[in-house]
Amino acid sequence: RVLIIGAAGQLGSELTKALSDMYGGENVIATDINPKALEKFDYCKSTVLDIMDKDSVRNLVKKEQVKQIYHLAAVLSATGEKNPLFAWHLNMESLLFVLELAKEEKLDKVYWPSSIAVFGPNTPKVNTAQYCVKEPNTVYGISKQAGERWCEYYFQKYGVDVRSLRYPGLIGYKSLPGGGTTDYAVDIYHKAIAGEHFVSFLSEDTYLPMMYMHDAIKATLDLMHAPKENVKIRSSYNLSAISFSPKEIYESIKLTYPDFSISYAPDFRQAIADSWPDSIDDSHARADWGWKHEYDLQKMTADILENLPAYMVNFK
Ligand code: VAH
Repeated sequence: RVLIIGAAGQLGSELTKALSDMYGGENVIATDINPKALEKFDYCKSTVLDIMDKDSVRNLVKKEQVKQIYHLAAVLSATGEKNPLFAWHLNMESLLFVLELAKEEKLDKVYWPSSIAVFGPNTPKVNTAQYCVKEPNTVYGISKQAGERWCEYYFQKYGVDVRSLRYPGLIGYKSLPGGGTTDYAVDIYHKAIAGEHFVSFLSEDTYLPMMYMHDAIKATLDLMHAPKENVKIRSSYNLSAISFSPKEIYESIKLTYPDFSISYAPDFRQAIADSWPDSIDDSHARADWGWKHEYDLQKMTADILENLPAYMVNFK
């Protein structure tokens, strides 16, 4: 069975469906700390689970004969800056526990998401390399950098088959904007469809590496199903698709909503965005396991504007 921790989050909401389609709903267990959020998982097994409740996690793994864990629960960048020690504790303790459990229970595979947040202000910003200076200055980024070191350690020392991707900002329409610095790019679609003015919390020319959720899901499944010997990087793979600024995503939406208006009011999240790269070099992922993105900005905007209006009913 496949256990998904943090299934109701932005990535989990879509990855759970993809994994259920792949393995069958009876073989996938969607878990989250939020019981109400689990109601949407009517196509697989689901149960409330607090990743910090180690005994419950261990009992579930044994009882359900779990062989793979997708550990997606984390405090994201912006929220993390409001609760630094809590973010560090949850992000790190939970990963270490999952890695130790994978070793003890001899799990087949573990998936854990990293992020471009591992890069910091003195990382080269254009076409950022897989190997480069990484001095993240957000708690979230520090926890992702430390987490990558632990993933590689558990693979090298204990043979735990843990795999990871440094996601750019992920954009999808099946979850509301969350605590991420890149979530302005989720919220902007909701405002356009609602016919409301959009105030961007990042300045108009803030370029960030981004990716449509469809591509993020494809990359995750491609990595997790690649032959073990092809997965040469056991910290976390750089992953890239598109880069855009608030101005550019606004312009792409305006083609469909000509009356849509925007203004810019940078807040504390501007400094976080400024510490991250503008674009990413993912040549290792393309070489090792054939990664290739499909969605550019126009294609992403078209798909979201086509599907989000009908999907809004799920947010009531
Ligand atoms: C965040 N969406 O903004 C996440 C992601 C690269 C950004 O890690 O915190």
